[in-house]
Amino acid sequence: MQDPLKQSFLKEIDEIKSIQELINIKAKYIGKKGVVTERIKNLGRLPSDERRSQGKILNEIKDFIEETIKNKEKELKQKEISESLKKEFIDITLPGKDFYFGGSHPVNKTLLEIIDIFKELGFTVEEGPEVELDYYNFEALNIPKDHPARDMQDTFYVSEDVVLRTHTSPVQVRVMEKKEPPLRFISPGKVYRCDSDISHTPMFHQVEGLMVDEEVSFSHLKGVLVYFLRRLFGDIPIRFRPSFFPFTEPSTEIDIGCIICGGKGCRVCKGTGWLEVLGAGMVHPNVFKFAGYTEGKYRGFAFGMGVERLTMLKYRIDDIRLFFENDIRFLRQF
Ligand code: 2NM
Repeated sequence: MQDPLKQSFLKEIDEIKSIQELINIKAKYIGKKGVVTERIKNLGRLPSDERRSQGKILNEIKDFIEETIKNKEKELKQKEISESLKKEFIDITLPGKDFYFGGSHPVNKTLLEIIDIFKELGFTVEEGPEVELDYYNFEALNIPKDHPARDMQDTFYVSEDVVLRTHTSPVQVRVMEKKEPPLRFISPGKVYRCDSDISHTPMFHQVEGLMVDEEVSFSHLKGVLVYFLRRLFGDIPIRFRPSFFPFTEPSTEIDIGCIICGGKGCRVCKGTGWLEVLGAGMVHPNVFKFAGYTEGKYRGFAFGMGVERLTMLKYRIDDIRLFFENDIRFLRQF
């Protein structure tokens, strides 16, 4: 016949489902104020022969309870683990999250390529301020006050005599002011015009170039720029068209055969088969005069190009605004 204490304990422990319930049962039976503990404490009141036999029984019960609780605890913990494993299943065969390294912006890639090509030809790189005096941006480039290029619609005015530069040519005037020829450098950088549509943004990048010496001719201009275009675009047709700029005379615009349609005529070349990629010319005597050079002593050629436009042609991008949206899906393609 089992002790009723042991029986009630076995019945209770059989029904429990959590560690917390197990802790409660442990306290109830063998804790400081547990029923078994109390009875052991009260042994002293019994007559000595009964005390012995009861003591033996109670100690056995206590050992049994301790042992049973330990086993139950193991069982419950095991169950808890296997249940949480089932619930929190992690598929370790899934591929890890992808991560990406940063890369060069396509405009910067083209810019670096352009700079490299001109370095091969002995050109150095010069820079200047983006917030520029009206004098350097216009006046010294032979663009007088009433010239349409100074229109309020194109130029961001900071004050009456300060503008955001509309081209990087002011750098060239500043360099000429400081240095006597021979000169051979390019001036890459940001320029600003109040204009915005699929082919214009208020800020874009230009590379302008200048070569000045005593006997620089239009042949040098042709040689340098044809070399440059063939290095950048490969073996493509090139043509020079007469044009006009206030700061050069004669002036020319340079076209390459349309790299989209191969010259047959398409939307990008507006059916002409040609794409305009460069403006250039022989530096106007007035520009040398503003630079402080002795009249008639020097001649030189200058040129300018839009880096975004060249990048669009190179990578067949049809909207300039994509360059400035910083959409990672666009940028990742380069
Ligand atoms: C162009 C086209 C033609 C140019 C001229 C000068 C300077 F300062 F020497 F006069 N710099 N850049 C120039 C000439 C720029 O861009 C379409």
